[in-house]
Amino acid sequence: MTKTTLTIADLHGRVEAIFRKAGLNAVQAGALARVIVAGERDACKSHGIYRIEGALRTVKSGKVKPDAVPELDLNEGSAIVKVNAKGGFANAAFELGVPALAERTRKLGIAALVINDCSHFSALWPEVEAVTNEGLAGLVMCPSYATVAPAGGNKPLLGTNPFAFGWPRKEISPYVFDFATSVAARGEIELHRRAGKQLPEGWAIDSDGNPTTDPEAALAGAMLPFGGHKGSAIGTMIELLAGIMIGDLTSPEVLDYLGTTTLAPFHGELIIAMSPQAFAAGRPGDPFARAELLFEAIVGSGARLPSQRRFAARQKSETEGVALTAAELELLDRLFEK
Ligand code: NDP
Ligand code: PYC
Repeated sequence: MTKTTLTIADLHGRVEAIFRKAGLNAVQAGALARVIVAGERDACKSHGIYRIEGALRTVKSGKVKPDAVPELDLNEGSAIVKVNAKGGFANAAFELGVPALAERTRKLGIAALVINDCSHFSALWPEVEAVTNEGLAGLVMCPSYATVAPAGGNKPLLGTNPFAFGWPRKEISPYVFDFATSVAARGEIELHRRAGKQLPEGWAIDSDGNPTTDPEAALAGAMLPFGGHKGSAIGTMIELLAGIMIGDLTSPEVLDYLGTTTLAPFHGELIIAMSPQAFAAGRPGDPFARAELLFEAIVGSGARLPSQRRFAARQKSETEGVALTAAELELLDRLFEK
């Protein structure tokens, strides 16, 4: 398949221009373009340029405010910093809140950033990496819309609820994992559908509750949590912490509000940052040096660290550019002309 290579800056320019033309203000368009281009750069296709169309559809539906200006509530003295996204995309709200989150975590050892009233469709690792870039450990989570059946159940009640963690490493890419709490992200099912490919077994059930490998039947039925009851419990925890606890929507409420899974979900997000030095103070050993011993042992055992594939793809894109197929370039042209 012939591919055309674009520099990261060129791709960013094209994606940002699509969003500006669709009426997004500069903060919304810039933040969205950064996260989508990062997905494409790091070979995370399920949250790369394929997501632009869904974001534009959401703008057109009126379920996200393209000109929203997020508002920061510093909540002085508290460990909880809040950003109200004002109905815009989560990414601009996150970018506004992260410096305050880092400052508060350095002061208190642990702090949280709560984002409310946002439309959220992106991968979480760019956010976790923004926390590790500050030398802090981070946990990020959010609900989605009800598309996942709890283990043993036959109705979609939980979201694909992504969960990400990052640990900073000196002069080397951080330790980061980021995954859906369903067996696979819904974006993966959609990509299988578009490619006319069957799903692996164990990903989904149809609307009668029977196992299916047909992406159409899976989209109409329910996805399954990863690790059976364990993923189901983690998905439920995310509904509690990043939905109910922060006073925002749970996945079933998101689905009721939107009435469809074809738009980006609208809910809140929780980011928790921790200072490893503050937690380890007074105890023997440097936490960063001790973590390196653990990583070395993991890699030495023949395993790979999560995000290594992604960091390798990033390095390639940074030196060679991002390779897009003719169909992907046509998609960018078409979305700009729309
Ligand atoms: P994957 O299963 O593709 O990957 C999950 C993580 O596991 C990655 O950090 C990956 O690193 C790592 N990993 C994969 N294989 C191995 C291995 N053999 N050894 C060690 N680590 C490994 O993720 P999902 O499909 O579950 O999720 C994809 C994306 O979808 C995530 O970024 C998530 O945030 C996003 N998402 C967003 C939602 C939303 O509502 N906003 C909802 C659901 C998902 P690597 O990348 O290096 O392979
Ligand atoms: O891939 O599951 C997913 C997803 C849902 C919302 C955004 N991404």
